[in-house]
Amino acid sequence: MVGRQSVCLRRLAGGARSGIVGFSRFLANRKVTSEALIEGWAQGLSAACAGRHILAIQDTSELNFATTGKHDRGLGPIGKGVGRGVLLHPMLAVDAGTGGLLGLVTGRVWTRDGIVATPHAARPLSQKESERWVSTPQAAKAHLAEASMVTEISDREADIYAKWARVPGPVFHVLTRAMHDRKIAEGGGKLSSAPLMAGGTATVELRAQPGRPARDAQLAIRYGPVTLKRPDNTAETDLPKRLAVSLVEVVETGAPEGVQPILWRLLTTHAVADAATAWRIVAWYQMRWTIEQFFRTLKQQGLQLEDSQLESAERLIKLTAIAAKAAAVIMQLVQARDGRSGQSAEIAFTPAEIDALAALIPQLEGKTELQKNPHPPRSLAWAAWAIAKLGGWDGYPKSKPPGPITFRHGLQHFRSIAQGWTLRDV
Ligand SMILES: [Mn+2]
Repeated sequence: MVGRQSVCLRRLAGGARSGIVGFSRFLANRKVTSEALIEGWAQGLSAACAGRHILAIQDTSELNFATTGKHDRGLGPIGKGVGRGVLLHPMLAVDAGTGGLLGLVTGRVWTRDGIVATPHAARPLSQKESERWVSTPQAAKAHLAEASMVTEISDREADIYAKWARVPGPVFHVLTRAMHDRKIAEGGGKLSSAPLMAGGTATVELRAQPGRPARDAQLAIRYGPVTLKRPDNTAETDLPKRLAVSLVEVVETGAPEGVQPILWRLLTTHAVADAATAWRIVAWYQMRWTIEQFFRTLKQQGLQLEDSQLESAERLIKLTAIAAKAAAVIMQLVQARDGRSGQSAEIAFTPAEIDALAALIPQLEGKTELQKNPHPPRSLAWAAWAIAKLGGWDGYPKSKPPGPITFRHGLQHFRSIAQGWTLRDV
């Protein structure tokens, strides 16, 4: 999938009938479960995380697959019930220092059975879909045990009292945007009226999002400790009545006309004692962008997973679990261009492909030192340099770094070369 930038079985098999049959049988095999495939996501991750501060970013994305009234492929509803498809809830491990993607940690892939009739508040958390926001970081702890510190990061949907109560540990922190104007013990009794310290202003670059073009925003920051109160309507009456956390609030001043000004209330278990720490919390939260980029790599900007023609929900779920790993590797390949990741080319290429790269690189290098591949042989950065060159990048360190499209072209080109390489002794 990484090499061919596709999830189409026919393309993955290079048109070979035996390959298509083999892939189909693999996906149909009952012993191949999505749980087992997801277990494989974290292979090698523990060592990559050792001694680092890991941002463990989780989010859900809906994959919309085409269905008709007669033929629903066994898929349940998604979104507001209009389409049908699969839900993917992954957690990514990102190095807090470099922003590098270290890999997928854990998560789940599922389709809905139908509409649940019991009102949301009346059900215990274990019977709600939102349970994933709590169980995913819990399951991640075993994979991230070697990290020096972990910060779980998630958007407003994950602001669940049970998560604040159950997930944090001595070196396991939580950072989530507040969904509601929560009840607190201080000040006016609400997050919006919490007594906070002013921490100055700064210009922060906001990345583009669906419905929001990129812009520089003037943000004012305030921060302070708050004590969350257990919601009155919770079914989880065993949870502590109060929890001490920190609140970091950023407000946009002077937003352009017609633009919704930024107002983020970030809750975290990190102690926030000064303005510099408060800004660091904002910067970590902004790294959530990595998971949005991951979903784009899986969908329209990369693997085109939603175009899959597989017939059954069960197979689409397994395909999604495999494609998620491939999307993570594609992102790692793109990031490896700066050479800081220290990862091996083996995470993206087979030994035969690595041999083909090694044979190819002297031809891609120019005569001057500046035009040589500067990375350690057989590292992911070394491979990324070659793939980017094949995709049309000029290779000069001062040039604009290659982007995902250049890598896609380079991988397509490399695919043909690697196939030729296997024929060299025929
Ligand atoms: Mn979300």
